[in-house]
Amino acid sequence: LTKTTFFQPKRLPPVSCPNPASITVPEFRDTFIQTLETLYGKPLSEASNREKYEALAVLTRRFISQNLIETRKRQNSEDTKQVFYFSIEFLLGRLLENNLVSLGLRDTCAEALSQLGLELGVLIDQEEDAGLGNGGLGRLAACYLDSMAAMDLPGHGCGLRYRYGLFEQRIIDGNQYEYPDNWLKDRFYVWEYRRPEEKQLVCFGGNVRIQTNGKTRFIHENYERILAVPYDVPIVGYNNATVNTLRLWSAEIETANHTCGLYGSDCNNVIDYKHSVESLTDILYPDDTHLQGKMLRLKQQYFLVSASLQNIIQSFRLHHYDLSILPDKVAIHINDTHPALAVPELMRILMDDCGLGWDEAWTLTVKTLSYTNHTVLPEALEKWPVTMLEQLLPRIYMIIAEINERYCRELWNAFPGDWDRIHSMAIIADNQVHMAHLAIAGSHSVNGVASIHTEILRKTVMNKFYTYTPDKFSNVTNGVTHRRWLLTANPLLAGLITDAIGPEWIEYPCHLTELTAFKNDAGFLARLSDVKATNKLRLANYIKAKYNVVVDVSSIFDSHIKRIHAYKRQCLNVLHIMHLYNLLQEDPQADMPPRTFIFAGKAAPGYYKAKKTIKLINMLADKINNDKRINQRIKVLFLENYNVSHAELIVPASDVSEQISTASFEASGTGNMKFMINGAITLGTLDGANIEIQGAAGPDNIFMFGLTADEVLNYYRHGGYNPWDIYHSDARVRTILDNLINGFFPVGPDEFRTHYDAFLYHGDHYFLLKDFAAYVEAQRRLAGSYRQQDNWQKMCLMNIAHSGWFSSDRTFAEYAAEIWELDKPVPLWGTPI
Ligand code: B1N
Repeated sequence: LTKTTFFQPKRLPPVSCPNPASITVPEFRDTFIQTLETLYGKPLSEASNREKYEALAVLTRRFISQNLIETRKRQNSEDTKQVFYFSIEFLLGRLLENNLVSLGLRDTCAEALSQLGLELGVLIDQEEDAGLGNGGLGRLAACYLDSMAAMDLPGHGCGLRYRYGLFEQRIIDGNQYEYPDNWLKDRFYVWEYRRPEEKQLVCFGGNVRIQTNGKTRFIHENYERILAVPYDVPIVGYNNATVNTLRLWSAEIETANHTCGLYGSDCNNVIDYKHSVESLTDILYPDDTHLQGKMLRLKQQYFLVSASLQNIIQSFRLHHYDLSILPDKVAIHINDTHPALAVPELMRILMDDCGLGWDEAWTLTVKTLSYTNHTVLPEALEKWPVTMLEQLLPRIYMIIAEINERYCRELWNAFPGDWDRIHSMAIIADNQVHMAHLAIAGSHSVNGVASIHTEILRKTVMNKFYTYTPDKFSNVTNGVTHRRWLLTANPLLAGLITDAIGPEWIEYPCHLTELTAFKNDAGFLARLSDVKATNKLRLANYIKAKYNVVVDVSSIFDSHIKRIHAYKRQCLNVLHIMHLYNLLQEDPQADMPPRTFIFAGKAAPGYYKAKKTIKLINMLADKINNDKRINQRIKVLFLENYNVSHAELIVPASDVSEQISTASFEASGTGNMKFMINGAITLGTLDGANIEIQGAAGPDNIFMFGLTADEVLNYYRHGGYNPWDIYHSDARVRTILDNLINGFFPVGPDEFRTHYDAFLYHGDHYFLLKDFAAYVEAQRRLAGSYRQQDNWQKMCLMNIAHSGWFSSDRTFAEYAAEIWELDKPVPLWGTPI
């Protein structure tokens, strides 16, 4: 593996605009007070922290609004190609601090508030997280929006305005309980502009009448009409005048008149009906990489796609007569298959609304759409029953059926007589519509999210499609925005970096490589270590305040934070901790550095085993943290209600980043990148983007272990392996597994039976036992290495220095140049090999 090679990107000069940074501290302070008084009619002394937060956010929004207006005007008049990123999830988190940083106002604001005796951090904490996503896929979408705005490219998000985001997790007696995430709380969300004048009408149900006199026409009638009202969230570019938008659609009923007409004068009917319509955008489905075949979910998908596409085509036609240039002006990206109904919906609009013929509509659709696959887990691959689609979307179903007909005919011509192949590639097969097949057929580009993931798509999951249209397939490895995850979340580290190499890295993160010059600079490494120590203290204070647990800030902070899922192997981490505990039981003086194991993450509410894993971690935490003999050596914590804001607290404070999925399962991972840019050392498997992280950081600066993806896939081809062999041959494993059911934990013998059985009776599907020895060994090497602090800090530095390539600016530039073909030139950054 060689080092990352970078192309030095050149950015065009930013457009001039009124510069918010020119506001002085006294002006900011006074305007803040005026804003607060205007909003609440009370003096600062009587205002609550929440009110102060809202006043500050409204003031910040004032700087944004002007740029939003200007950006819209400019993008329309320049008439350059625009990107619309369709995603069922956008996991934004909080916006105040990020917006202040982008506007160059964070320091001014902090100073102004402190003159008033207020702390910026306290007000920032008043903001609710916009948790409109489950995990990596939704957060990735949010990172891309940030990069598009920072690079001054015309790119907008299209999503849904869920009234309730991902559920709030509370842990009671070690168990997860779910509470509604009422993030809007019926008060006004500062970061959105409601735009009722741009509403769209989305039609469900009904029937299609075919009119054949003259030109054949398909008339959709007797449908239910639901209004889509857009709310625009401004996406503020860093240190430029660009403000793009994330357009979130909300379901509403048509005017009361219309409804009364339908429902007579009975008001209750109208109210019931209103609630049933609005329920369409009530909740985000809380399942990560697991399909819930619910009608309401399908309705949400169509609602998103139909409202967005109608809106895009209408705006396009305001400026252009000739539809044939649509792909020159518009790129529409579908984030996984959830918005794949964009394929038939764009066809419908182009044919039924705009009057194009099939062939022309198809050419334009394919040229306009591109698709990213985010998982190879079979349980996540979307398939919808034909009957459901026919009933809910009769016209759309007709179009899908026609696409299928034509696609299969094409395949027949390419592979005459190969029925098996055609059946396995068909869009409709076995009375189900295969959304991935629809997305592949209807897009000009299909990509995976990390090098190994794309290879797996090419070789296995999508092999037949790859063989048929190899040029459609490419890889674009994920990235994360270094502005939120380093500049905003870790100001101390950001400051240290800027002191060392200047501020260019903020605009061009590949400049971080200049940090390698400091790898033997003891003074710099000491400061790096101090920054980590301060961040650890901040997290330790939070843990003390919230959980009343005292953690040792000189211990290794080892974090495993992500959704709870069998393939992410939180249980492998648990097995290792149990092993350490048993070692310390035998020999309380055993030589090992103190460790704090931090877990956080939500389990899908219906995922029994994941919920039991949470219980297991909490039971282990109870046992260890209360065992006076060893609790100075190991602590275990499960931090409740993991979300973006918690990640922003935990990541900068972590020494070790656990990325231990079963090889081949984690498409990319993005948490791994967030840790890397904050100087945590990855302890990982050869899976997803870990492989590229290893390539960039260098094999000496990362701890990798375990089976390779090829080995894992090979075991599956040969029916797995026999876990009993390991149970019998490795006494450590035997003890730990027995502990799950023998009263080691103060629970009934069946509490963790599912886990026990999964290991021994169901073939250890995720290879935890198979990887156990290698994991223990990697943990041992890591602990030894932590003791040599000089070298450890150097490793941290090398990770930070080579993390620039994992900025979503790089990812986005690749999409812009190679998939969306945007007009504005974007520099490519090379690849870490
Ligand atoms: O997408 C991330 C990747 O970094 C992760 O490896 C991958 O697991 C994640 C259905 C998903 N894949 N699929 C989903 C989310 C919600 C849902 O309803 C599937 N999430 C991923 C970004 O590429």
